[in-house]
Amino acid sequence: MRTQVAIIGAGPSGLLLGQLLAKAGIDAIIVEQRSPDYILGRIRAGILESVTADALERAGVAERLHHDGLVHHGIELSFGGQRHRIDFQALIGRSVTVYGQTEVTRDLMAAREGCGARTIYDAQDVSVHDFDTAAPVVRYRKDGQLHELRCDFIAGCDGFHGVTRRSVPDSSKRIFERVYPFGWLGVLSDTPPVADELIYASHDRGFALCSMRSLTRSRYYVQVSADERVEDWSDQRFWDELRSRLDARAAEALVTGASIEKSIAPLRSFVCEPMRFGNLFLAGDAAHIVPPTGAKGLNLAASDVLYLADGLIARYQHDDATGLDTYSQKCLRRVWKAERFSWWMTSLLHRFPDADDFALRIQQAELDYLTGSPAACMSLAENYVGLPY
Ligand code: FAS
Ligand code: PHB
Repeated sequence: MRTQVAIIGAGPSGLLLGQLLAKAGIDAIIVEQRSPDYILGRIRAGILESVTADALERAGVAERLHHDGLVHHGIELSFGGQRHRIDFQALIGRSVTVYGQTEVTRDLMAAREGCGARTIYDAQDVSVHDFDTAAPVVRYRKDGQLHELRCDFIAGCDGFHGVTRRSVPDSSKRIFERVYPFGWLGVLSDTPPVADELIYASHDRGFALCSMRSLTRSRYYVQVSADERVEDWSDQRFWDELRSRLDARAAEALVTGASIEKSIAPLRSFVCEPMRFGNLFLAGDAAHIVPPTGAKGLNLAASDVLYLADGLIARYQHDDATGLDTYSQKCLRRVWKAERFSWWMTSLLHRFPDADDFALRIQQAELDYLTGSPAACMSLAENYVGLPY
């Protein structure tokens, strides 16, 4: 079997890349280890930057986003029993859209199926070879048969635990990592959101986040220690802990209900440099991870894919390799700014187990300065809604 671009992974990165290439008439086959239902069952991101919404528009999959997405013009920070609104519209005239990653993935899957592009789901033992030559190869097992996919380029869109980054020799890559001593216990519930906008809460008991997927479906998180187990958290224990970390108005307004999904996500900052290895290009979580506090993970994946799609299109349509040659450098400039912002938001709002009294006072001073300074609020706002592409 042969294609122009072999894409490993059918998460948002792989599916968005596939759609942008299909729109440009470039053949791409996606090789995915899981089933579509398994992928759709993973509850992840919820906030889209305008750059991401524009990418989905360009891919021709933004109809439901425009119909069902909730445009948010700000967020609230909650600490010391008070809520402080960060007004994106007033500060920088931009906004974000609340639209779950699950729905983004669903829209991309439907569009891919609609245009007849090939996705090989439930592929096992996927491996990538010869990506330092002009004839890379992807091998995988499906229905007991070994298959070989020859291509011009491989896009590693297989996430943090994927095979592509691991296939690059250690001597050819440099890893930067910070593992946080806590995770996020998340609950999805068919209950009305506690407020009109997201609430990021900093409390002595730990961080909490009140988010949503629609006006009838909420997404909540509480910071838990890195060794917590989800089976130790009943719904009631979760709601009690969340309520204890919210201001009185939010605690009063909180509507609880049965969890329809409950999971713990570890938090880390991670970057692999470079993001290109010959004819293998890493995109999205395969190349970098951010703590979700800044709502950047999915949005960074989208900007990587935009850069990669533009580079591949220029290469095929104009024999111009400039975009591919500058791919890694362009992505990493944006990636590191998002890493910085995500690290800063995480440091600002979470309780670190080893924090001494000085660190706690600095955290309080940071919050007091932030909510008292229009310049500091503007900085948070421009990073949260997304830096220019
Ligand atoms: P994904 O990990 O989404 O997709 C990779 C795909 O590759 C998967 O379908 C996987 O099955 C497949 N794959 C892996 N190995 C393979 C192999 N060997 N062969 C073939 N296929 C293979 N971001 C936010 O902005 N906000 C959040 O709240 C948030 N919460 C998150 C919670 C969790 C638990 C996780 C893990 C991530 C979260 N993220 C969040 C980040 C997340 O949204 C990612 O940024 C986003 O999924 C990135 O998409 P992809 O790069 O496509 O990677
Ligand atoms: C979510 O709704 O899942 C969400 C929103 C904002 C974040 C992280 C997660 O910063």
